[in-house]
Amino acid sequence: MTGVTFSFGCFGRLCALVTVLGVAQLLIALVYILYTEETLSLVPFFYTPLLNITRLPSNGSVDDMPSETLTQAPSVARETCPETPPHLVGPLTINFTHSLSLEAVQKFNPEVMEGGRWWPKDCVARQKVAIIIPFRHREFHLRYWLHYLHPILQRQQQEYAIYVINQYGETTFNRGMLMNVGYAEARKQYDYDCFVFSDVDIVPMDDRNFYKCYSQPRHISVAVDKFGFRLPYAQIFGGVTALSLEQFTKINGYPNNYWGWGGEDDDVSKRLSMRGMSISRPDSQTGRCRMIKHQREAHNAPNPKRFNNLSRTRQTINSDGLNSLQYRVVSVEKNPLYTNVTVDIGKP
Ligand SMILES: *[C@@H]1O[C@H](CO)[C@@H](O)[C@H](O)[C@H]1NC(C)=O
Ligand SMILES: *[C@@H]1O[C@H](CO)[C@@H](O)[C@H](O)[C@H]1NC(C)=O
Ligand SMILES: *[C@@H]1O[C@H](CO)[C@@H](O)[C@H](O)[C@H]1NC(C)=O
Ligand SMILES: *[C@@H]1O[C@H](CO)[C@@H](O)[C@H](O)[C@H]1NC(C)=O
Ligand SMILES: *[C@@H]1O[C@H](CO)[C@@H](O)[C@H](O)[C@H]1NC(C)=O
Ligand SMILES: [Mn+2]
Repeated sequence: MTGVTFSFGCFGRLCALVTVLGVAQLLIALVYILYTEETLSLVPFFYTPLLNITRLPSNGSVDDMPSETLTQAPSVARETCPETPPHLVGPLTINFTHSLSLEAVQKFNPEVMEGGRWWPKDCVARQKVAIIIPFRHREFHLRYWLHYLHPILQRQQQEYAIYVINQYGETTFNRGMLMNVGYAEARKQYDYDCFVFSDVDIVPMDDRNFYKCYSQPRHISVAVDKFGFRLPYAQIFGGVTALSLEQFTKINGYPNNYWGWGGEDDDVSKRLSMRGMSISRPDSQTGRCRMIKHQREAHNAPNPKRFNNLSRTRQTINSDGLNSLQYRVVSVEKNPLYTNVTVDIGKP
């Protein structure tokens, strides 16, 4: 028995050292390549998240809702879309003064396919993005959102689809749980690698603020007019955010246990830092957004338990989230500009 020796005419130990260094360098390069933004779509192939989502059978009206799988975007074009899309315009004028009908918005977006789906025709998008909007009784906001966002997303050359997650019934609103449902339902339809979570009443004022995923979780709505175009506090992660499949599953998604307004976004912010991630943001000029002014509706009062809950994230991150999600799909409707997933998520 002899050990492995490096004696192919080279100098024993020195040769071995050089070989080891070479292999180490290769490994470092490989890890680096796999984790950079450009190759984000590689991640799902070897990252198998632990999921335990329960989609209960529907109540009878629709017989155990099958989930339709979307067809892949045809890849006629072979070139990957450029890092910097060519038709961006920069700062935008956004207002919510003119009245809009859904039909008018539809007329101005003839390229959008049913379910609110679109992809660039002359290049292959870098990511597949599901845009998730937690929703109830905000048709008026949704029209503005669709009116402004469809053209922006197209100039950004995103392959995307819009999922409006409509909470069924009149029990207390639960934003976090609706986000998780949106993620689960979107994943059933298509191999998305990026999830943008957006409130229905926030619109970006600059199309260079990309609705896509980065190597760290992205906070998109960083300078909202309502807060004087400033970040209200350093750890804020509400409004509009983007997480890759890997980033989202690493934190077990949103908590399901925050009923009523507030807290679930701060919980996610804590989850991210507990899992060693940091928040990435556009600069405060590019990150300017407008929020539609509105009254807080009934059944979404500030949740008084949220501070107590927030002190327990360390205990709840592993037990409350994607792996404890249970919901009942009431209907999935493909509208011309968005997919409407109505879901019964129960009550507190
Ligand atoms: C999955 O969910 C069920 C029911 O909520 C629970 O009993 C089980 O422990 C969960 N498994 C994992 C791996 O989280
Ligand atoms: C489904 O059934 C449960 C229990 O009977 C009920 O509480 C719930 O409101 C029903 N959901 C829908 C969407 O009908
Ligand atoms: C509001 O925005 C629309 C386009 O979205 C534009 O046509 C209109 O001129 C704007 N109005 C004002 C007062 O800026
Ligand atoms: C929040 O607190 C309430 C009451 O203390 C509890 O029932 C609920 O499970 C908690 N949720 C989380 C996410 O800890
Ligand atoms: C979504 O679908 C539900 C059930 O059909 C319907 O009541 C609701 O108005 C729809 N919402 C939107 C925004 O399309
Ligand atoms: Mn709001």
